[in-house]
Amino acid sequence: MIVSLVAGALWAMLPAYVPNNAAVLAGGGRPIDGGRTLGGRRLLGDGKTWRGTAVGTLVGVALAVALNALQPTVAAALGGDLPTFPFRAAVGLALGAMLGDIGASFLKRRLGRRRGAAVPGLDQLDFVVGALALAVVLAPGWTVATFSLPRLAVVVVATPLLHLTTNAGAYLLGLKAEPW
Ligand code: CTP
Ligand code: MG
Ligand code: K
Repeated sequence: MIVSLVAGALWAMLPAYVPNNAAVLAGGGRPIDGGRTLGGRRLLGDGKTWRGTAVGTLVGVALAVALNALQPTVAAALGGDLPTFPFRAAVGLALGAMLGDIGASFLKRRLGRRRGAAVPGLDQLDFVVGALALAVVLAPGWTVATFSLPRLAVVVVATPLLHLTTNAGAYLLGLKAEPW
């Protein structure tokens, strides 16, 4: 019961979890803001690049397609119900996660925080808010049916823990400049 609830919630969010990590690996090149500033501060900063955003989105969508293929097998093994991802839902989760992270960088720069500065809470949930918001816009029926209140509660509690763990791992592996 609890296992299938947690599994369903995390499975549904996987296409939103992976883009940020893929962006860390793929990042570099031209920043989205092209170096532009607003009130003397960078619009977004060097940590938000075209390449990281594009690769992150593509990896998230590709993962959703792979999960769709695996769904019958994994759902049978777990004895629970796991969602599949219509294309519009996959794009909503993956691109929305990237946009949520970009939106948070915009806010951080307005608050005077430099690239890489930690803003607890915002750093761990920005991409969740972005992913769910764009999923609701692009695939409203799917999003409402998939993210039941119990699943949403699991997502809000488990995501920060997962995010902190994967980022600390990426930091220890030398892939990321800060452990958050
Ligand atoms: N990254 C990227 N494009 C994105 C998101 C992330 O290229 N849209 C890459 C960058 O190399 C970035 C790294 O992933 O430095 C880590 O991402 P994140 O922690 O979100 O960025 P920060 O460098 O911490 O910058 P910010 O303070 O703006 O969040
Ligand atoms: Mg960061
Ligand atoms: K971030």
